Amino acid sequence: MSHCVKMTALQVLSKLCRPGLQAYSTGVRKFCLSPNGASQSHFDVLVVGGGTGGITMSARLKRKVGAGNVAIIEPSEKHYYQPMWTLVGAGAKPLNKSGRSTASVIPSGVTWIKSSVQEFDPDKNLVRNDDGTQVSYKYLIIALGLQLQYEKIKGLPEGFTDGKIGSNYSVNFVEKTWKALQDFREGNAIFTFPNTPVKCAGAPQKIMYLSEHYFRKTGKRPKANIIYNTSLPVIFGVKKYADALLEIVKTRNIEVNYRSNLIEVHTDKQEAVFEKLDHPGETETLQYEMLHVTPPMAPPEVIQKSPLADAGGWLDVNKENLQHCRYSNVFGIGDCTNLPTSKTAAAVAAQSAVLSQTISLVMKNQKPTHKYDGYTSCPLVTGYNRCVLAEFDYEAQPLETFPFDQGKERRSMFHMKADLMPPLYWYALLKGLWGGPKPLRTFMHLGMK
Ligand code: FAD
Ligand code: UQ1
Repeated sequence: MSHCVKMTALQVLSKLCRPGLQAYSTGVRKFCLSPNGASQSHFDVLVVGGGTGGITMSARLKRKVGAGNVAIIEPSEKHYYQPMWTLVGAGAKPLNKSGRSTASVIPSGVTWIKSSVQEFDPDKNLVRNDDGTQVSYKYLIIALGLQLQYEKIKGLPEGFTDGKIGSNYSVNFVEKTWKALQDFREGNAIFTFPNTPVKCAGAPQKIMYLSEHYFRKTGKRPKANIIYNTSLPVIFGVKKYADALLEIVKTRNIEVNYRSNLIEVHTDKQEAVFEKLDHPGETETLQYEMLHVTPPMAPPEVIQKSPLADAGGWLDVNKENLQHCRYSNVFGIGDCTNLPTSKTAAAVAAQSAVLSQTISLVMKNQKPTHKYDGYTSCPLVTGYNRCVLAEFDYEAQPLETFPFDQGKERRSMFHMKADLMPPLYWYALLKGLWGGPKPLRTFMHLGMK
């Protein structure tokens, strides 16, 4: 053991290690051995999950508490800009443009712990990882995203080898969408929306509009029967944009079936089986030439089984300030939370500005004052050169940035989605410099009602 620790290191360790913990390394400043022998480290701020919310918050918190005091636990070597997958599935962007190494997006001065959190112990202020290590914290930010559950559909994920099934929701299957689209000859092109909460609730139909446009461009449209089978009773949750989308499906001759949920695929017969949610026990089987699957989604297992979850398994946070409802030094952001808004990167951006303020005040023993209004945005791509930019709040009321009617399809909004959003993501959001378009909205609407 480390009897020969230098004085400076010893001082640091005695400050960092809680009673009962022993130092085991002279070289690694913050590592200790817990009474049960597990290696343990401590950080003022611990972020779990190095996706959109985790990287964003670690950049903001590093500026607040200084280099060396923030760590991120993230198992993946790659960080993806998932919104690009809509365009990857349609062949409009290459997959490799959507990803960068995790190492390159972790802010300098933030420690990357390359593990998976296996257990939260908020009463002891620590987490346990799958490699047996433990990390204790003063403040914890949870940004674990959500889990995709392809396996809940009988015949998947093995059915993805079929060549006619794709899914923009997974890095493993998004290129299969483009392959199925190119190989399409004639028949049904079916697009699904599951019977669970999802991230980017517009994405299941964006790829449908892109496919319809692709069929028109390639002369296949007369042979394509385009079908949207959704578990929801509406095409979109905000009336203004739902009305616009209903007009679009009508003019493009797209069939929409509500309360219809994909439960099974038979790749040998190219059949998809849907349960009729309003008629229990009833199913409908459709033949497909192309099938785009949006999988069921759920909160991460590790949150579900923790004392941090709400009854539905999502991270239980205050909807205004993002502080955990029972543990005041725990906070949440993004898809893993129970914030009653649509789960998007745009929402993460707006949440990050509020959460930053909340944590600053909590660190000074003050009450959080800033309020998240539920802002979220979904660029509803409706073709290779058009987009309806939906933006709305907790009340499902439009909260639009630009001083024109965003309910209309626009080329400018397509370029914003395809060309402006990626740099905004990599160079502003992930650096903790973009807190959503609220200031821009205020400026754009100056002098207007
Ligand atoms: P994520 O970015 O998913 O990050 C979660 C992280 O947690 C991951 O890195 C994961 O590896 C890590 N993790 C998981 N389990 C553990 C564990 N046990 N321990 C440690 N780490 C763990 N949003 C928009 O704003 N606009 C769009 O146009 C848009 N389009 C989209 C299109 C598609 C096809 C998809 C899939 C998403 C789209 N989104 C869009 C949604 C957006 O990408 C997500 O809402 C956003 O990335 C959520 O960020 P997050 O940090 O909550 O989760
Ligand atoms: C946004 O802030 C954001 O996060 C960076 C997205 O994710 C990629 C979006 O898709 C959108 C639309 C926004 C909102 C930004 C503006 C300028 C309206």
